Amino acid sequence: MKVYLNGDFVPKDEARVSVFDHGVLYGDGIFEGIRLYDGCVFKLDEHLERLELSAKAILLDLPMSREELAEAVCETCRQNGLSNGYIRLLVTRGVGHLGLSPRGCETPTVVIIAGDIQLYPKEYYEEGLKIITVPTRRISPAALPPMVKSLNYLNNILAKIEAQQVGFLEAIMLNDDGFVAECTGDNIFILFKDRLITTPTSSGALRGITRDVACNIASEMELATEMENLTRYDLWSAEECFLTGTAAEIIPVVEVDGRKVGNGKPGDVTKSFLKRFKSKVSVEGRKI
Ligand code: PXG
Repeated sequence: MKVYLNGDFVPKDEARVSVFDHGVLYGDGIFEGIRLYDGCVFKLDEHLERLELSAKAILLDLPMSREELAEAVCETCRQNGLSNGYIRLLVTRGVGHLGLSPRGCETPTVVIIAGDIQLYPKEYYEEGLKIITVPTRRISPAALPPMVKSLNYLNNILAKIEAQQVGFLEAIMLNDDGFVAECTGDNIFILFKDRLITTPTSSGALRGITRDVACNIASEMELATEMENLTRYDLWSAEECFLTGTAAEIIPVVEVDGRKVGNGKPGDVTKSFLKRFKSKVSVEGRKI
């Protein structure tokens, strides 16, 4: 495997960053997780736009234009002979001094890794996932806007660990007001009485790119998507539920906090979402 590191392609074992990089010292940086399907990078422009907005939010000047980044992403896929895979693009504040101030960080570090990821085992896409609410709350949007996809994932990692400690693969994170924010790396949708509802960014949800794809699929199916605060009770009462994310794609949820969703099997609407999603992925991307 060859990794893109500040303009060079270096073998995996030699792809190293300094211990003085503020990405390592403080999680000071941003990232995107992107998918390659059949030689096409899915929603590349949308991912790069979100990266630019994350950079702006944390006052980091990206050292490359959108087109340069797009070309670097595609070239990393080509260098690795990939036609399907997972791309991790990250930009850190760069090498600096000890101390929080980014003033000494002159050049951001840009890394692109193109490899493979499977978030949930295959059978869960057919049988559905059982998820549970965990004690760790989503960081308040006032503390760190959830739209910023930062390198600081401890909040979500703690939630993931709490779910795993009690035998679940995925966690529902609530916000400080007790409303549902999202899962640890996925947005959440429910279907209730012909309404498809997902949580707003003001509740602590990331503006997910797969979430937008799901909203487009919904409008193709003449189903309106609403962004609304959801309670745990809303999830327990849902007829269908699914999660969306670049890594997870669209995955059905069949149990929430020990309560069956619908009849405890992936719902029909969810199944058609999965089907439609699959038919979109290789036709809507940028050819590498
Ligand atoms: N919420 C959070 C907190 C995320 O990190 C999503 C929602 C879904 O957003 P997208 O744009 O991907 O539809 C994410 C995305 C990983 C991994 O390595 C995590 C994500 C994406 C890709 C890989 O676990 N999270």
